[in-house]
This record gives sequence, C-alpha cells and structure tokens, in this order.
Amino acid sequence: MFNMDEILKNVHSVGIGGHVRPDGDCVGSCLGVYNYFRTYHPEMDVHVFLEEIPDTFSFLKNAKEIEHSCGGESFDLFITLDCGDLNRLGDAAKLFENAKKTVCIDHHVSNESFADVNYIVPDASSTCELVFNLLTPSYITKDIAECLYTGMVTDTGCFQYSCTSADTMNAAGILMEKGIDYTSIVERVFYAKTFIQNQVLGYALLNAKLWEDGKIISCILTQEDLRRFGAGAHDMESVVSNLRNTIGVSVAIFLHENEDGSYKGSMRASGDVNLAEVAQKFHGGGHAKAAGFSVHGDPEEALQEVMNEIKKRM
Ligand SMILES: [Mn+2]
Repeated sequence: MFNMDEILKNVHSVGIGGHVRPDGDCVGSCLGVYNYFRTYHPEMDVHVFLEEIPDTFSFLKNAKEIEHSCGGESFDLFITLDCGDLNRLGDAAKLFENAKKTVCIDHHVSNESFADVNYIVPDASSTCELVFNLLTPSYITKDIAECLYTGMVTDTGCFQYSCTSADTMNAAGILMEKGIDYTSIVERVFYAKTFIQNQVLGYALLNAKLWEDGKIISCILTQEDLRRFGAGAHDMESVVSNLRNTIGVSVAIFLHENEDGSYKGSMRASGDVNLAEVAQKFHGGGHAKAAGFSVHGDPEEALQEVMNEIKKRM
C-alpha cells in the first residue's frame, strides 16, 4: 500500500478512469480521487474520463467535469479505478497505454495487476474503501467523503453483502463524521427509483422463472419489453438484486437485450457459488457474489449454459 501523495513525484498531469457502464463505486472512486487532487494539488492538470454516468450520481462534486471522450493525450500518470482489466477501461485504455506511469486500484478477483503500481484487494468491499485507505483521514473533505460513501453503499448493497467488513464500517464511520448527508445518499443510491424503473422491475418479477427447486431464479427481457416501458439499460440496475431477494433463492440470473441484439447477463448469489468463475467462462468478470457477462445468440440457450455452470458449483 502507498499514500496517494507518494505517487505524485514528478507528476504534473494526471488522467483518471474507471470501467465502462460506470456504477456508484466506479464514479465515487474516480471523483473521490479527482476531488482530492483538485483540493490538495491545484497546480496539477487533472482529468477524469468515464462513459455517461447514471443521473443518480450527478449530485457528487464535480460530476459535470467528467469527460466522456478522449484524444491521444499522454499523462505523466494515469490511475485506473474499479476496473478489472484494460479492456473494461473502454476508450480510456489508450490514455492508460500512453501514460508515463500507471496505477491500478481495484477489488476484482480477476484483476491481474496490469499497471506499474497496483493496489488490489479482492476481499475489499469496494474500490472506494481502498481509496479511503490511501488517503490521510484528516485530509478527507466532505465532498470526497460523499464520493467514497456512495461507492461503499453501492457495492455493499447498503452494508448488507458479505464483502462488508469491520474495516468497511470503520471507514464509513469516519466518512459520516465529515458531515455528509448519509441518509439522503442511501435514499438516492439505493431506494429512489423512477416510475419507469419500478414498472420494468414489476414486469421482470412477473416474468421470472424458478429452477432447481427454487434455488435459481431467472428472467430475460428483450428490447421489445424495454421499449414497451420506455426503459434503457440504466433502468435495469436493481432487477437482479430484487430477483435474488426471493426466499429460497441462492442464485439470480438476469439477461436483458442490448440495442445490438446481444444480451447483457448479471448474476447475484447469496450462497457459496463463485459467480466470478462462472462469468469468466463466458468472457465476463466480477466478484464471487456479483458478476456479469455478455452473450450473443439465443438468450434461452445462453441461460441454460450459464445455469449448467452454476449447478456444477452448487
Ligand atoms: Mn466496485
């Protein structure tokens, strides 16, 4: 482990990036680091690059300074956060490759330490918890605390999942002391849903199927289904975890069609099944209890193949 300031020797320009389809941990960790540099190293030229972020996270400080496209800039330092491999950086991968020095901060089991300096802890709740570890607590401002708390809430399912540790709670406690409105963060990040999101969720639950004596639950939504509600990919976030909440279910699988006809698959487990392994069989990735992948072709067939891999591990 290092301190965030130690990696800044001879560094005048910094690029920051995270995974494609950014979630709360990705946005929170990127903006947390961005806001830290802007506050304590104002002389540095700092840029943060991410795909379009969900509206849910637009309240975070400097969210509107996130850049969505990049050229061939060559930064002294590029930091990648919450990103398991270089491909998942999307367009920003070229900035990583052009940078003089690279740092990777992440908690994906599949991460193969692809940067010059790596801080990877698969057991950590979130990348935001790792960023917290790299900062001197007294230097964490309210704005930075909001970013990091948002990421922790996202990736721990509101401090519920087993990735939540005593260290996570201690870090969250210190962040709470910075004066953040933790109630409203949980409400925004976890509970607040648009009418469209609620309707799609209801439709998904109505069409869910149980398998293996109710231990596996699945649902498939097509583009036609999504169009019916005026919903997009960003409206699917809470479907899989709601499926998983079903009593008796240990694995939930949710497939929804992308605009190009491929399907995005998300899985959640409450039991011992290692979903990161399952996802890797389908060229995806993630964590033991939350993982994802993409498939082409017939979604029903893909579902059966995924279920076979899960059954082997149950
Ligand atoms: Mn994460």
